[in-house]
Amino acid sequence: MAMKVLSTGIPLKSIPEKYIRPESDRPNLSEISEYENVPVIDLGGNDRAEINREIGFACRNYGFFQVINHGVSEATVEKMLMVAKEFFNLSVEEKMKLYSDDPSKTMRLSTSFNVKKEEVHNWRDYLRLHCWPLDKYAPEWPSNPPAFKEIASKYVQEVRELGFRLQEFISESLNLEKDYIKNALGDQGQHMAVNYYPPCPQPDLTYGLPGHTDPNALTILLQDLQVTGLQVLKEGKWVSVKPHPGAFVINIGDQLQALSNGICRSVWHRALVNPDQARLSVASFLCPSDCALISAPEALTADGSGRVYRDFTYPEYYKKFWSRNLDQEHCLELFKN
Ligand SMILES: O=C(O)CCC(=O)C(=O)O
Repeated sequence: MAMKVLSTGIPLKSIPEKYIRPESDRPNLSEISEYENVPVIDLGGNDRAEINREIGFACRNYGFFQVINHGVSEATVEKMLMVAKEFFNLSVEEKMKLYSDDPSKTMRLSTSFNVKKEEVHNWRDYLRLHCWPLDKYAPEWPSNPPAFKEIASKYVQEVRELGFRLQEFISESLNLEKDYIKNALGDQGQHMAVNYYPPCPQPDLTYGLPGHTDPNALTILLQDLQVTGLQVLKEGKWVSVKPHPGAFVINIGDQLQALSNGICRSVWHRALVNPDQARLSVASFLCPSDCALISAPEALTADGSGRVYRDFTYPEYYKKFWSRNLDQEHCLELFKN
């Protein structure tokens, strides 16, 4: 039987044809030299105006930042990473019980991005979970490793609180009421992608994930401290995001770019792979409720510029996003006025 996932534990000498990118679309590893730290923002301080200023600057200029003293406990983070590694170290037979290439499934192990649609695959396996409401979705999560549900449930709740705090800071940085974004997005959904990038014998020919923007509102990413791979597009150049001890990487998703009338930026990012080490990341996505209308507030259009994007709902956007390839034009372009 042909293996559907990459995390088989069997090392390969070369990558299969279907993972090889055309020459014009390869990572060009020799060009990537220096790490540039995206802003690291300390959420533990008492000076709220200063935090708002730093977050506002990062949202406008980077679309990405890292946060420390964020309130998610060290133990919760460590346990999440540990149980995620344990999951991907399970036998292929065990993991395949959860395999699906149907993006509409609320719990699945899959590979690449959208295997049924894409022409070239990506060097990634991932466990994709719907997470909120917790009591609805947690029962369907993996029961192996046995501690998975309990550990991931705690992680989901703590990360959700962090997400809401960040939305308050972002609202204030836009001179909106503290609760503006949270209220505008309604009863927010939450998804998680546990990404596993096995060692890759030819990392210069493929991507873990090609350049993409995130379709949701806000992404909270926990990345492996030891193995780098995340890159962000900054002024036309790919820069690596050096993992910062104890930090989460935060990125603005397409919904917040639209809601902020284009002020906050949902920027392109990608994941590279390497020949020696597997890399793990845990991405948590906060998503608007299905009935929330994504429409920039008047306060952000009062300068006469008008609304950059037409009003839409998240289900409408999400359907469009998954019907395309990950690395096509910015999906928001299709919603411009
Ligand atoms: O693994 C990473 O560093 C990036 C993950 C990511 O971009 C995603 O899951 O959408």
